[in-house]
Amino acid sequence: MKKLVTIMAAALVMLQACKENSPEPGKSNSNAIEIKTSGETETQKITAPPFLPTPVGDRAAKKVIVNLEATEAEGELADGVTYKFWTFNNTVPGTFIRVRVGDEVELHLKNASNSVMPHNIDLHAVNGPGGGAEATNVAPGKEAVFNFKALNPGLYVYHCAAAPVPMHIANGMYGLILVEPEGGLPKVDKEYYVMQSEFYTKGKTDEKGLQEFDQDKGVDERPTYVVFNGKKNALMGKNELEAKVGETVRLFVGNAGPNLTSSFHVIGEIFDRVYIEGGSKINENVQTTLIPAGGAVIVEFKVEEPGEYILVDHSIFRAFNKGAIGKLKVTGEKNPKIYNKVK
Ligand SMILES: [Cu+2]
Repeated sequence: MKKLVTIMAAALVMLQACKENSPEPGKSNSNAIEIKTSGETETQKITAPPFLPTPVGDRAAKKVIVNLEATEAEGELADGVTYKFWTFNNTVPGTFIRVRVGDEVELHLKNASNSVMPHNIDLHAVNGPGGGAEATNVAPGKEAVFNFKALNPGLYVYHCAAAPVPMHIANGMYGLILVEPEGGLPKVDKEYYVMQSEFYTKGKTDEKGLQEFDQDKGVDERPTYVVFNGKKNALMGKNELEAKVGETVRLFVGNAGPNLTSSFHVIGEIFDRVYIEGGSKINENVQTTLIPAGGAVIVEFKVEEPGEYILVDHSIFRAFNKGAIGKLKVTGEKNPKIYNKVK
């Protein structure tokens, strides 16, 4: 009897130790802080949306250097409409950052010498004051550097948080950072980077010429434009997304706001899997998914039939009147058992 009690007590101690060592399934990996890096250093490749760096795979954690530059430059917002964008690395959204849990990220933020404003960066993937904003306030022509350890896997928004914050976000200063779980995300055939945001201009939608930022429209949450990837029709015509029949597609979709929640939908498709709010929980068989301002989502689906699939914010005036519309073109063999026009 005494022996049995001893065994049971030992088992209890072991169970307790086990509990303390392993994170609950679906919870953030608190052990990430203990993950040793391999000692290697990689400099993150700079890509432009809708493209992104290749998957991290099952590599060990390492040090990753990320170089971003805050710039202020005129660009096209719609056909014949220009705007003075504030950016990270001259694209809207900014460079996609791709690391794995346990990585040490060394972020270098330069502010271009011809900038007028100071800028900084708040990454939602950071555990620390201001998400890095306090550590990276940088005047024109200067550079700030800070380090952080990627503790929580998921898809996160980053944005400038210099005063006035709403204006820096409204002008284009945002992007996504993906922290892959240990072992990486499951393999898919195509991956794309899409980010929704609003623009507030003095002129009406499609009014030609250089447009100024309209603070009143911003405060009233009445955007002149709601777009994907920084421009009306950024994902149309020669910039359509592409896939082949039978391929699996993963979209990393962010919403910079600064005001609206997106009802993200792909016309003619059902999301086989949705990483809800970009976190670790997966929902299946979803038609439309919500993306909060300052949030993101990962959606995955297989394309079964050739044709054009339209990406929209299903708050549908935004899509057809304000620009929140894009296209995925699928090529390949027709599949009449799945979709067929009879007459
Ligand atoms: Cu800024």
